[in-house]
Amino acid sequence: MKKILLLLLASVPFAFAHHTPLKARQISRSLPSGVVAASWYPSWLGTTVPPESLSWAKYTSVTFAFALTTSNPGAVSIDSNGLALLPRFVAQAKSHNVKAMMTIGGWTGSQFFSSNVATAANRTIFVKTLTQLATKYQLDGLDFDWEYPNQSGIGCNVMSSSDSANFLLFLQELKQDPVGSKLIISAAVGITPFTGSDGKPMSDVSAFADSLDWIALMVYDVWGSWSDFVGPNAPLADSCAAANLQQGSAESAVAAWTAANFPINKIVLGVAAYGHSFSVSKKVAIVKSQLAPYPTFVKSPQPPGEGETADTKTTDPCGVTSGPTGVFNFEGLVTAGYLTSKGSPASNILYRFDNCSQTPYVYNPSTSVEISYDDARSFASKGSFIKAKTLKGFAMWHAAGDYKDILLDSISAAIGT
Ligand SMILES: *[C@@H]1O[C@H](CO)[C@@H](O)[C@H](O)[C@H]1NC(C)=O
Ligand SMILES: *[C@@H]1O[C@H](CO)[C@@H](O)[C@H](O)[C@H]1NC(C)=O
Ligand SMILES: CC(=O)N[C@H]1CO[C@H](CO)[C@@H](O)[C@@H]1O
Repeated sequence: MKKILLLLLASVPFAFAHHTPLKARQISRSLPSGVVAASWYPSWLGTTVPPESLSWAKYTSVTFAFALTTSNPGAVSIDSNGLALLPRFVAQAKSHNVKAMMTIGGWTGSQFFSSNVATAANRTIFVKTLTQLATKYQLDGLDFDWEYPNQSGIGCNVMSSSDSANFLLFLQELKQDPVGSKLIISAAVGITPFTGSDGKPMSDVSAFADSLDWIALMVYDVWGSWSDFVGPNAPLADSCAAANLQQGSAESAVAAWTAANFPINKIVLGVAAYGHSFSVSKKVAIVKSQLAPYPTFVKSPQPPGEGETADTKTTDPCGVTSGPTGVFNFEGLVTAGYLTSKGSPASNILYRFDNCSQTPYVYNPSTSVEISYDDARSFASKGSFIKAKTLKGFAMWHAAGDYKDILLDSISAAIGT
């Protein structure tokens, strides 16, 4: 477990006079207009992928991940490695004229959003904590990755039926704050609109759009080790699939959010530079020398993913210990020999491109491992979709997942940036 450093922000006095010239400069910088080309920077990979190595010129904003929520709205926590990297990250962003953002929460960090926004007093403290964080580190924006309002998320999140309403009140207060009003504010969201007080997706989320510069739809992890079949990690479409295989897609997510009155020109498509691995017997995987669609898989043991072994164990914030995730970054698929250095399937690997989801699969017959992932072709399809639908752009999870910018260049070319 990484050592977690607690930042007790609201109690730390800041020399605001010292920061005034900086704030003035930030005010004059315009918010990104046009297309958002973004990625999240996983700070725990910072020793192998330092901030200096990112393809800054290809982004409009990069978001540092993560500041975790804590039980105290007066503090968020960033691990010590991340905290050491943060000033370098921000300096790199500024020198490339890219917006430096910070994401709050994430799958493992959303435990206390609910209590931090539950009351007017807590919201005010939480606003102060985050604006002080932004000021201290000269951030251009904050990204809220609450997974998810009124849901238990990883399993032990505090939750309340008022979460979405309180989240909106919090965002409105942040937007009215003198520092907050100058920040870019975004949210990473699920494939259906925020859960309302009745436990169902809200039918009108237009008020959120007034406080947010954009939302990034996290249309990935749609299928994985928890599913019944090997399916697409990040489907572009699913209405062309059989009814029981329609688990969500970019198309359905955009339709759901816009039906709930979220403006399409404030929607960014979250895209995945990674895939999930599955153990699939040869008999099931290969039919008439081709990879079969949606095969069943052997749930246990989960084949290890990139940087994992069969013995890999991690303990989550709820105290639950589990084995390998089986996740491979695109770059890891090259390193592990599934893909060539051009990002195409290696000679001993079977490949299938699924026309409906517009995503690929690779299968290694000698290890019986199948992986559903995204490649240059699927990123190009997503880019074309973004352009055709007039979405605001893309946000890639994550900045260290690509190999030689194969995915990033593909989606950017398709959008025409
Ligand atoms: C407000 O924050 C405090 C911690 O400062 C916490 O103990 C309390 O439960 C929060 N209020 C609500 C209603 O969640
Ligand atoms: C692929 O999908 C497109 C759009 O749904 C369709 O027009 C085309 O016929 C499909 N091609 C194949 C080979 O299934
Ligand atoms: C996931 C979910 O629906 N959570 C809760 C949201 O709030 C309602 C009302 O309290 C609950 O019934 C849900 O269980």
